Amino acid sequence: MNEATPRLTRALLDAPSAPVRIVHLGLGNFHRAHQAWHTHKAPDAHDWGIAAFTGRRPEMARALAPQDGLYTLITRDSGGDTFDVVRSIVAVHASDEHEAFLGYLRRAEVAIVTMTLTEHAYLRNGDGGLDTGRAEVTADVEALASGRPVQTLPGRLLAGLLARRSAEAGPITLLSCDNLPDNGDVTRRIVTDLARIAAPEALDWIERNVDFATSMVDRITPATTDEDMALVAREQGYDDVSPVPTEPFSEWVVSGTFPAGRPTWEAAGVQLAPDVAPHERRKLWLLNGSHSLLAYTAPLLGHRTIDEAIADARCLEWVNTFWDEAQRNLGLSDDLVGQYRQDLLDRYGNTGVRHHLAQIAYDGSQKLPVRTLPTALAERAAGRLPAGAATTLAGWVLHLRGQGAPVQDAGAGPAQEAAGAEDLTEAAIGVLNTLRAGLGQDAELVNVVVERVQYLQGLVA
Ligand code: CS2
Repeated sequence: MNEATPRLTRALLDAPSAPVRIVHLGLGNFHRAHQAWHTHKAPDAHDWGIAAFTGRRPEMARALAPQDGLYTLITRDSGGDTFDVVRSIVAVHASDEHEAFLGYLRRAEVAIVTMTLTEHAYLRNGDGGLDTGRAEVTADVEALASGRPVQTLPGRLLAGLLARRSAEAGPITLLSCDNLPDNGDVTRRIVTDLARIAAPEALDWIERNVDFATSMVDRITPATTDEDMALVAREQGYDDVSPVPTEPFSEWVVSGTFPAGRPTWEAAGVQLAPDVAPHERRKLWLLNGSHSLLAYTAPLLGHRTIDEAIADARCLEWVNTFWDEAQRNLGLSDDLVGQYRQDLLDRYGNTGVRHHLAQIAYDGSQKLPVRTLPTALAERAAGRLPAGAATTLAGWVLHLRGQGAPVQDAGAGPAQEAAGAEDLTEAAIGVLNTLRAGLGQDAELVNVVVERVQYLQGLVA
Protein backbone atom coordinates (compact mmCIF):
# COMPACT_ATOMS: atom_id res chain seq x y z
CA MET A 1 0.00 0.00 0.00
CA ASN A 2 1.12 3.54 -0.78
CA GLU A 3 1.28 5.84 2.30
CA ALA A 4 -0.19 8.73 0.33
CA THR A 5 -3.24 6.78 -0.84
CA PRO A 6 -6.16 6.84 1.64
CA ARG A 7 -7.84 3.61 2.76
CA LEU A 8 -11.38 2.95 1.60
CA THR A 9 -13.73 3.80 4.50
CA ARG A 10 -17.26 5.12 4.98
CA ALA A 11 -15.85 8.49 6.10
CA LEU A 12 -13.87 8.73 2.86
CA LEU A 13 -17.01 8.21 0.76
CA ASP A 14 -19.46 9.84 3.15
CA ALA A 15 -21.43 6.58 3.06
CA PRO A 16 -23.63 6.02 6.14
CA SER A 17 -24.31 2.47 7.40
CA ALA A 18 -27.77 0.94 7.06
CA PRO A 19 -29.22 -0.75 10.17
CA VAL A 20 -28.50 -4.49 10.37
CA ARG A 21 -31.52 -6.47 9.16
CA ILE A 22 -29.72 -9.36 7.44
CA VAL A 23 -27.14 -11.68 8.97
CA HIS A 24 -24.89 -13.60 6.62
CA LEU A 25 -22.80 -16.71 7.32
CA GLY A 26 -19.86 -17.27 4.94
CA LEU A 27 -18.30 -13.90 4.13
CA GLY A 28 -16.33 -14.62 0.96
CA ASN A 29 -16.01 -13.27 -2.57
CA PHE A 30 -19.13 -14.98 -3.83
CA HIS A 31 -21.37 -13.41 -1.19
CA ARG A 32 -19.81 -10.02 -1.86
CA ALA A 33 -20.32 -10.25 -5.64
CA HIS A 34 -23.83 -11.65 -5.36
CA GLN A 35 -26.24 -11.26 -2.42
CA ALA A 36 -24.48 -8.20 -0.98
CA TRP A 37 -24.43 -6.56 -4.43
CA HIS A 38 -28.12 -7.28 -5.16
CA THR A 39 -29.00 -5.89 -1.70
CA HIS A 40 -26.82 -2.82 -2.34
CA LYS A 41 -28.73 -2.25 -5.61
CA ALA A 42 -32.20 -2.44 -4.00
CA PRO A 43 -34.05 0.90 -3.80
CA ASP A 44 -34.50 0.45 -0.03
CA ALA A 45 -30.85 -0.49 0.55
CA HIS A 46 -30.63 2.26 3.22
CA ASP A 47 -32.88 0.08 5.43
CA TRP A 48 -31.09 -3.21 4.87
CA GLY A 49 -27.60 -3.56 6.31
CA ILE A 50 -25.83 -6.91 6.43
CA ALA A 51 -23.80 -8.20 9.39
CA ALA A 52 -21.52 -10.82 7.83
CA PHE A 53 -19.65 -13.63 9.59
CA THR A 54 -16.75 -15.43 7.95
CA GLY A 55 -16.59 -19.15 7.29
CA ARG A 56 -13.86 -20.92 9.21
CA ARG A 57 -11.03 -18.48 8.56
CA PRO A 58 -11.25 -14.97 10.06
CA GLU A 59 -9.08 -13.14 7.46
CA MET A 60 -11.90 -11.54 5.51
CA ALA A 61 -13.33 -9.93 8.65
CA ARG A 62 -9.88 -8.59 9.53
CA ALA A 63 -9.47 -7.14 6.05
CA LEU A 64 -12.88 -5.51 5.86
CA ALA A 65 -13.24 -4.16 9.44
CA PRO A 66 -10.88 -1.18 8.84
CA GLN A 67 -12.87 -0.46 5.65
CA ASP A 68 -16.21 -0.45 7.56
CA GLY A 69 -17.33 -3.41 5.43
CA LEU A 70 -16.82 -1.53 2.15
CA TYR A 71 -15.09 -3.06 -0.86
CA THR A 72 -14.82 -2.55 -4.59
CA LEU A 73 -16.59 -4.82 -7.03
CA ILE A 74 -14.60 -5.05 -10.27
CA THR A 75 -16.95 -6.15 -13.04
CA ARG A 76 -14.97 -7.57 -15.93
CA ASP A 77 -15.69 -8.36 -19.48
CA SER A 78 -13.25 -9.02 -22.24
CA GLY A 79 -13.41 -5.30 -23.15
CA GLY A 80 -12.53 -3.85 -19.72
CA ASP A 81 -13.43 -3.25 -16.09
CA THR A 82 -15.98 -1.18 -14.18
CA PHE A 83 -15.79 -0.37 -10.47
CA ASP A 84 -18.53 -0.08 -7.81
CA VAL A 85 -18.18 0.31 -4.07
CA VAL A 86 -20.67 -2.04 -2.42
CA ARG A 87 -22.12 -0.55 0.77
CA SER A 88 -24.55 -3.14 2.10
CA ILE A 89 -22.17 -4.96 4.48
CA VAL A 90 -22.15 -2.80 7.60
CA ALA A 91 -20.56 -5.13 10.18
CA VAL A 92 -18.04 -7.94 9.82
CA HIS A 93 -17.27 -10.70 12.30
CA ALA A 94 -15.12 -13.81 12.55
CA SER A 95 -17.10 -17.05 12.70
CA ASP A 96 -16.27 -17.59 16.36
CA GLU A 97 -17.99 -14.38 17.49
CA HIS A 98 -20.89 -16.50 18.58
CA GLU A 99 -22.37 -14.04 21.10
CA ALA A 100 -22.54 -11.35 18.43
CA PHE A 101 -24.43 -13.77 16.16
CA LEU A 102 -26.92 -14.62 18.92
CA GLY A 103 -27.29 -10.91 19.69
CA TYR A 104 -28.40 -10.17 16.13
CA LEU A 105 -30.88 -13.03 16.10
CA ARG A 106 -32.50 -11.66 19.28
CA ARG A 107 -33.39 -8.42 17.48
CA ALA A 108 -36.90 -8.41 15.98
CA GLU A 109 -35.82 -6.15 13.10
CA VAL A 110 -33.30 -8.78 11.91
CA ALA A 111 -35.41 -10.54 9.29
CA ILE A 112 -33.14 -12.86 7.29
CA VAL A 113 -30.11 -15.10 7.73
CA THR A 114 -28.39 -15.91 4.43
CA MET A 115 -25.68 -18.55 3.97
CA THR A 116 -22.85 -19.31 1.55
CA LEU A 117 -20.80 -21.94 3.32
CA THR A 118 -20.53 -24.41 0.41
CA GLU A 119 -21.90 -27.91 0.18
CA HIS A 120 -19.81 -29.60 2.88
CA ALA A 121 -21.11 -27.36 5.70
CA TYR A 122 -24.54 -29.00 5.66
CA LEU A 123 -23.16 -32.27 7.10
CA ARG A 124 -25.74 -34.45 5.40
CA ASN A 125 -25.94 -38.22 5.50
CA GLY A 126 -26.74 -40.41 2.49
CA ASP A 127 -30.49 -39.79 2.94
CA GLY A 128 -30.08 -36.02 2.92
CA GLY A 129 -30.72 -35.57 6.66
CA LEU A 130 -28.18 -34.46 9.27
CA ASP A 131 -25.33 -36.93 9.79
CA THR A 132 -25.83 -37.17 13.55
CA GLY A 133 -23.01 -39.71 13.88
CA ARG A 134 -20.32 -37.10 13.17
CA ALA A 135 -18.10 -36.01 16.03
CA GLU A 136 -18.67 -32.32 15.37
CA VAL A 137 -22.45 -32.78 15.52
CA THR A 138 -22.19 -34.64 18.84
CA ALA A 139 -19.92 -31.87 20.12
CA ASP A 140 -22.54 -29.28 19.14
CA VAL A 141 -25.31 -31.20 20.91
CA GLU A 142 -23.21 -31.04 24.09
CA ALA A 143 -22.34 -27.38 23.51
CA LEU A 144 -26.02 -26.50 23.09
CA ALA A 145 -26.86 -28.30 26.35
CA SER A 146 -24.17 -26.44 28.30
CA GLY A 147 -24.51 -23.05 26.61
CA ARG A 148 -21.05 -23.20 25.03
CA PRO A 149 -20.40 -21.85 21.49
CA VAL A 150 -21.29 -24.25 18.69
CA GLN A 151 -19.16 -24.87 15.57
CA THR A 152 -21.25 -26.38 12.78
CA LEU A 153 -23.74 -24.69 10.46
CA PRO A 154 -26.77 -26.58 11.83
CA GLY A 155 -25.48 -25.85 15.35
CA ARG A 156 -25.12 -22.14 14.66
CA LEU A 157 -28.54 -21.87 13.05
CA LEU A 158 -30.26 -23.77 15.84
CA ALA A 159 -28.48 -21.75 18.56
CA GLY A 160 -29.59 -18.56 16.79
CA LEU A 161 -33.19 -19.75 16.55
CA LEU A 162 -33.24 -20.73 20.24
CA ALA A 163 -31.94 -17.27 21.17
CA ARG A 164 -34.62 -15.66 19.01
CA ARG A 165 -37.36 -17.79 20.52
CA SER A 166 -36.28 -16.89 24.08
CA ALA A 167 -36.17 -13.21 23.15
CA GLU A 168 -39.65 -13.49 21.61
CA ALA A 169 -38.31 -11.66 18.58
CA GLY A 170 -40.75 -13.27 16.15
CA PRO A 171 -40.48 -15.08 12.84
CA ILE A 172 -37.44 -15.11 10.57
CA THR A 173 -36.23 -16.38 7.20
CA LEU A 174 -33.23 -18.67 6.75
CA LEU A 175 -32.14 -18.35 3.11
CA SER A 176 -29.52 -20.76 1.78
CA CYS A 177 -27.44 -19.50 -1.14
CA ASP A 178 -25.38 -22.65 -1.61
CA ASN A 179 -25.23 -24.77 -4.76
CA LEU A 180 -27.47 -27.56 -3.51
CA PRO A 181 -30.77 -28.62 -5.02
CA ASP A 182 -33.69 -27.53 -2.86
CA ASN A 183 -31.33 -25.83 -0.44
CA GLY A 184 -34.24 -24.48 1.67
CA ASP A 185 -35.48 -27.97 2.38
CA VAL A 186 -31.92 -29.18 3.01
CA THR A 187 -31.56 -26.42 5.63
CA ARG A 188 -34.92 -27.30 7.18
CA ARG A 189 -33.87 -30.93 7.52
CA ILE A 190 -30.49 -30.36 9.12
CA VAL A 191 -31.87 -27.79 11.58
CA THR A 192 -34.89 -29.84 12.60
CA ASP A 193 -32.85 -33.07 12.81
CA LEU A 194 -30.52 -31.33 15.25
CA ALA A 195 -33.42 -29.75 17.16
CA ARG A 196 -35.03 -33.17 17.56
CA ILE A 197 -31.95 -34.26 19.54
CA ALA A 198 -30.80 -31.04 21.18
CA ALA A 199 -33.96 -28.94 21.68
CA PRO A 200 -37.16 -30.90 20.98
CA GLU A 201 -39.16 -28.34 22.95
CA ALA A 202 -38.41 -25.78 20.20
CA LEU A 203 -39.62 -27.86 17.25
CA ASP A 204 -43.09 -26.44 17.29
CA TRP A 205 -41.80 -22.84 17.45
CA ILE A 206 -39.45 -23.54 14.55
CA GLU A 207 -42.28 -25.00 12.51
CA ARG A 208 -44.46 -21.92 13.07
CA ASN A 209 -41.80 -19.18 12.89
CA VAL A 210 -39.05 -20.15 10.49
CA ASP A 211 -39.32 -19.62 6.74
CA PHE A 212 -36.76 -21.97 5.15
CA ALA A 213 -36.41 -20.13 1.84
CA THR A 214 -34.83 -21.64 -1.26
CA SER A 215 -32.63 -19.93 -3.82
CA MET A 216 -30.61 -20.48 -6.97
CA VAL A 217 -27.51 -18.32 -7.14
CA ASP A 218 -25.24 -17.65 -10.08
CA ARG A 219 -22.30 -15.34 -10.64
CA ILE A 220 -18.82 -16.47 -11.61
CA THR A 221 -16.47 -14.96 -9.04
CA PRO A 222 -12.78 -15.83 -8.98
CA ALA A 223 -10.35 -15.17 -6.14
CA THR A 224 -8.80 -11.70 -5.65
CA THR A 225 -5.23 -11.15 -6.86
CA ASP A 226 -2.55 -8.60 -5.91
CA GLU A 227 -3.00 -7.06 -9.35
CA ASP A 228 -6.66 -6.40 -8.55
CA MET A 229 -5.62 -4.40 -5.47
CA ALA A 230 -3.05 -2.41 -7.43
CA LEU A 231 -5.59 -1.74 -10.18
CA VAL A 232 -8.17 -0.38 -7.73
CA ALA A 233 -5.59 1.93 -6.10
CA ARG A 234 -4.62 3.23 -9.52
CA GLU A 235 -8.11 3.66 -10.94
CA GLN A 236 -10.07 4.61 -7.84
CA GLY A 237 -7.49 6.54 -5.82
CA TYR A 238 -7.94 4.63 -2.55
CA ASP A 239 -6.51 1.44 -1.04
CA ASP A 240 -8.85 -1.52 -0.84
CA VAL A 241 -7.15 -4.67 0.50
CA SER A 242 -10.00 -6.89 -0.67
CA PRO A 243 -11.65 -5.95 -3.96
CA VAL A 244 -13.80 -8.60 -5.68
CA PRO A 245 -13.46 -9.40 -9.38
CA THR A 246 -16.58 -10.78 -11.07
CA GLU A 247 -18.44 -11.11 -14.38
CA PRO A 248 -21.30 -8.85 -15.62
CA PHE A 249 -23.90 -11.66 -15.41
CA SER A 250 -25.73 -12.31 -12.14
CA GLU A 251 -28.80 -14.36 -11.41
CA TRP A 252 -30.63 -14.94 -8.13
CA VAL A 253 -33.97 -16.77 -8.05
CA VAL A 254 -35.58 -16.84 -4.61
CA SER A 255 -38.62 -18.55 -3.15
CA GLY A 256 -39.74 -17.76 0.39
CA THR A 257 -42.50 -16.12 2.46
CA PHE A 258 -40.26 -13.62 4.32
CA PRO A 259 -42.51 -13.18 7.37
CA ALA A 260 -40.26 -10.45 8.83
CA GLY A 261 -39.78 -8.60 5.52
CA ARG A 262 -37.05 -8.37 2.88
CA PRO A 263 -35.42 -5.76 0.67
CA THR A 264 -37.24 -4.98 -2.59
CA TRP A 265 -34.82 -7.31 -4.34
CA GLU A 266 -37.11 -7.63 -7.35
CA ALA A 267 -36.14 -4.06 -8.24
CA ALA A 268 -32.48 -5.10 -8.14
CA GLY A 269 -32.44 -7.96 -10.62
CA VAL A 270 -33.64 -10.73 -8.29
CA GLN A 271 -36.43 -13.05 -9.44
CA LEU A 272 -38.96 -13.98 -6.77
CA ALA A 273 -40.51 -17.24 -7.98
CA PRO A 274 -42.87 -19.82 -6.48
CA ASP A 275 -40.62 -22.68 -7.61
CA VAL A 276 -36.85 -22.48 -7.88
CA ALA A 277 -36.34 -26.11 -8.93
CA PRO A 278 -36.27 -25.73 -12.75
CA HIS A 279 -33.79 -22.83 -12.50
CA GLU A 280 -31.69 -24.71 -10.01
CA ARG A 281 -31.43 -27.90 -12.03
CA ARG A 282 -30.57 -26.06 -15.21
CA LYS A 283 -27.81 -24.14 -13.47
CA LEU A 284 -26.39 -26.99 -11.39
CA TRP A 285 -26.37 -29.50 -14.24
CA LEU A 286 -25.25 -27.25 -17.09
CA LEU A 287 -23.05 -24.63 -15.46
CA ASN A 288 -21.66 -26.36 -12.39
CA GLY A 289 -21.61 -29.74 -14.14
CA SER A 290 -19.48 -28.42 -16.99
CA HIS A 291 -17.31 -26.48 -14.54
CA SER A 292 -16.42 -29.70 -12.73
CA LEU A 293 -15.85 -31.48 -16.03
CA LEU A 294 -13.31 -28.84 -17.02
CA ALA A 295 -11.76 -28.64 -13.55
CA TYR A 296 -10.76 -32.32 -13.65
CA THR A 297 -9.84 -32.64 -17.31
CA ALA A 298 -8.47 -29.35 -18.69
CA PRO A 299 -5.49 -29.17 -16.25
CA LEU A 300 -4.32 -32.48 -17.81
CA LEU A 301 -3.96 -30.55 -21.07
CA GLY A 302 -2.00 -27.79 -19.35
CA HIS A 303 -4.85 -25.27 -18.90
CA ARG A 304 -5.24 -23.21 -15.76
CA THR A 305 -8.45 -21.23 -16.23
CA ILE A 306 -11.96 -21.69 -17.66
CA ASP A 307 -11.36 -19.25 -20.53
CA GLU A 308 -8.21 -21.15 -21.55
CA ALA A 309 -10.01 -24.48 -21.32
CA ILE A 310 -13.07 -23.53 -23.34
CA ALA A 311 -10.87 -22.18 -26.14
CA ASP A 312 -9.50 -25.72 -26.60
CA ALA A 313 -11.66 -27.63 -29.13
CA ARG A 314 -11.24 -30.91 -27.22
CA CYS A 315 -12.62 -29.40 -24.00
CA LEU A 316 -15.45 -27.75 -25.90
CA GLU A 317 -16.39 -31.09 -27.41
CA TRP A 318 -16.47 -32.81 -24.00
CA VAL A 319 -18.62 -30.02 -22.62
CA ASN A 320 -21.05 -30.23 -25.55
CA THR A 321 -21.33 -34.00 -25.20
CA PHE A 322 -22.07 -33.63 -21.51
CA TRP A 323 -24.58 -30.83 -22.15
CA ASP A 324 -26.43 -32.96 -24.75
CA GLU A 325 -26.81 -35.69 -22.12
CA ALA A 326 -27.98 -33.25 -19.43
CA GLN A 327 -30.35 -31.47 -21.82
CA ARG A 328 -32.15 -34.71 -22.68
CA ASN A 329 -33.10 -35.08 -19.03
CA LEU A 330 -33.81 -31.53 -17.92
CA GLY A 331 -37.39 -31.41 -19.16
CA LEU A 332 -36.97 -27.85 -20.49
CA SER A 333 -37.53 -26.60 -24.04
CA ASP A 334 -34.64 -26.98 -26.46
CA ASP A 335 -34.86 -23.27 -27.29
CA LEU A 336 -34.41 -22.28 -23.69
CA VAL A 337 -31.54 -24.67 -23.05
CA GLY A 338 -29.90 -23.82 -26.38
CA GLN A 339 -29.86 -20.14 -25.45
CA TYR A 340 -28.59 -20.95 -21.96
CA ARG A 341 -25.74 -23.04 -23.40
CA GLN A 342 -24.76 -20.26 -25.77
CA ASP A 343 -24.81 -17.74 -22.91
CA LEU A 344 -22.60 -20.06 -20.85
CA LEU A 345 -20.08 -20.32 -23.67
CA ASP A 346 -19.97 -16.52 -23.86
CA ARG A 347 -19.47 -16.29 -20.09
CA TYR A 348 -16.73 -18.95 -20.13
CA GLY A 349 -14.98 -17.16 -22.97
CA ASN A 350 -14.74 -13.91 -20.97
CA THR A 351 -10.97 -13.43 -20.84
CA GLY A 352 -11.32 -10.67 -18.23
CA VAL A 353 -12.41 -13.28 -15.66
CA ARG A 354 -9.51 -15.61 -14.89
CA HIS A 355 -11.46 -18.34 -13.13
CA HIS A 356 -8.98 -20.92 -11.90
CA LEU A 357 -9.76 -24.59 -12.53
CA ALA A 358 -7.93 -25.53 -9.32
CA GLN A 359 -10.45 -23.43 -7.34
CA ILE A 360 -13.40 -25.21 -8.97
CA ALA A 361 -11.74 -28.59 -8.32
CA TYR A 362 -12.16 -28.18 -4.52
CA ASP A 363 -14.58 -30.50 -2.72
CA GLY A 364 -15.43 -32.81 -5.62
CA SER A 365 -16.80 -35.41 -3.21
CA GLN A 366 -19.53 -32.92 -2.27
CA LYS A 367 -20.07 -31.40 -5.69
CA LEU A 368 -20.19 -34.35 -8.11
CA PRO A 369 -23.24 -36.00 -6.50
CA VAL A 370 -25.35 -32.91 -7.25
CA ARG A 371 -23.81 -31.73 -10.53
CA THR A 372 -22.66 -34.80 -12.46
CA LEU A 373 -24.46 -37.84 -11.08
CA PRO A 374 -28.01 -36.71 -11.90
CA THR A 375 -27.16 -36.70 -15.62
CA ALA A 376 -25.21 -39.97 -15.44
CA LEU A 377 -28.04 -41.71 -13.58
CA ALA A 378 -30.80 -40.36 -15.81
CA GLU A 379 -28.92 -41.52 -18.92
CA ARG A 380 -28.30 -44.96 -17.43
CA ALA A 381 -31.98 -45.25 -16.48
CA ALA A 382 -32.79 -44.55 -20.14
CA GLY A 383 -30.40 -47.34 -21.16
CA ARG A 384 -27.73 -45.00 -22.57
CA LEU A 385 -24.04 -44.68 -21.77
CA PRO A 386 -23.13 -41.10 -20.83
CA ALA A 387 -19.69 -40.46 -22.32
CA GLY A 388 -19.76 -36.79 -21.25
CA ALA A 389 -20.57 -37.40 -17.58
CA ALA A 390 -18.12 -40.33 -17.64
CA THR A 391 -15.40 -37.92 -18.79
CA THR A 392 -15.92 -35.88 -15.61
CA LEU A 393 -15.82 -39.04 -13.49
CA ALA A 394 -12.68 -40.22 -15.29
CA GLY A 395 -11.04 -36.83 -14.76
CA TRP A 396 -11.93 -37.05 -11.08
CA VAL A 397 -10.33 -40.51 -10.81
CA LEU A 398 -7.12 -39.09 -12.28
CA HIS A 399 -7.31 -36.02 -10.03
CA LEU A 400 -7.64 -38.31 -7.00
CA ARG A 401 -4.64 -40.29 -8.28
CA GLY A 402 -2.59 -37.08 -8.18
CA GLN A 403 -2.91 -35.82 -11.75
CA GLY A 404 -4.20 -32.35 -12.62
CA ALA A 405 -5.25 -29.88 -9.92
CA PRO A 406 -4.27 -30.70 -6.31
CA VAL A 407 -6.92 -32.38 -4.12
CA GLN A 408 -8.47 -30.01 -1.58
CA ASP A 409 -11.43 -31.89 -0.25
CA ALA A 410 -11.95 -32.90 3.38
CA GLY A 411 -14.51 -35.52 2.32
CA ALA A 412 -12.35 -37.19 -0.34
CA GLY A 413 -10.50 -39.68 1.91
CA PRO A 414 -12.40 -42.86 0.91
CA ALA A 415 -12.47 -41.87 -2.79
CA GLN A 416 -8.75 -41.13 -2.78
CA GLU A 417 -8.03 -44.47 -1.20
CA ALA A 418 -10.19 -46.27 -3.77
CA ALA A 419 -8.63 -44.33 -6.67
CA GLY A 420 -5.19 -45.47 -5.57
CA ALA A 421 -5.87 -49.10 -6.59
CA GLU A 422 -3.32 -50.32 -9.11
CA ASP A 423 -5.94 -51.85 -11.37
CA LEU A 424 -7.90 -49.10 -13.14
CA THR A 425 -11.17 -51.01 -13.19
CA GLU A 426 -10.92 -51.60 -9.47
CA ALA A 427 -10.15 -47.91 -8.96
CA ALA A 428 -13.18 -46.83 -11.02
CA ILE A 429 -15.51 -49.24 -9.18
CA GLY A 430 -14.28 -48.02 -5.80
CA VAL A 431 -14.55 -44.35 -6.68
CA LEU A 432 -18.07 -44.71 -8.11
CA ASN A 433 -19.16 -46.53 -4.96
CA THR A 434 -18.05 -43.60 -2.81
CA LEU A 435 -20.24 -41.25 -4.86
CA ARG A 436 -23.26 -43.49 -4.56
CA ALA A 437 -23.54 -46.89 -2.90
CA GLY A 438 -23.75 -49.65 -5.52
CA LEU A 439 -22.89 -47.44 -8.52
CA GLY A 440 -19.70 -49.43 -9.08
CA GLN A 441 -21.86 -52.47 -9.84
CA ASP A 442 -22.90 -50.87 -13.12
CA ALA A 443 -20.26 -52.67 -15.19
CA GLU A 444 -21.04 -50.79 -18.40
CA LEU A 445 -20.66 -47.44 -16.70
CA VAL A 446 -17.41 -48.61 -15.10
CA ASN A 447 -16.13 -49.61 -18.55
CA VAL A 448 -16.87 -46.21 -20.05
CA VAL A 449 -15.19 -44.47 -17.13
CA VAL A 450 -12.09 -46.67 -17.55
CA GLU A 451 -12.04 -45.99 -21.29
CA ARG A 452 -12.25 -42.27 -20.64
CA VAL A 453 -9.44 -42.48 -18.06
CA GLN A 454 -7.23 -44.19 -20.64
CA TYR A 455 -8.20 -41.66 -23.29
CA LEU A 456 -7.39 -38.71 -20.99
CA GLN A 457 -4.11 -40.29 -19.95
CA GLY A 458 -3.16 -40.45 -23.61
CA LEU A 459 -3.60 -36.67 -23.88
CA VAL A 460 -1.66 -35.62 -20.79
CA ALA A 461 0.50 -32.63 -21.68
C1 CS2 B 1 -18.00 -23.32 -9.39
C2 CS2 B 1 -19.02 -22.33 -8.83
O1 CS2 B 1 -16.29 -23.45 -7.78
C3 CS2 B 1 -17.24 -24.04 -8.29
O2 CS2 B 1 -17.54 -25.18 -7.98
O3 CS2 B 1 -18.67 -24.23 -10.21
O4 CS2 B 1 -18.50 -21.58 -7.80
C4 CS2 B 1 -19.57 -21.42 -9.92
O5 CS2 B 1 -18.61 -20.53 -10.39
C5 CS2 B 1 -20.76 -20.65 -9.42
O6 CS2 B 1 -21.73 -21.54 -8.96
C6 CS2 B 1 -21.31 -19.75 -10.53
O7 CS2 B 1 -22.49 -19.20 -10.13
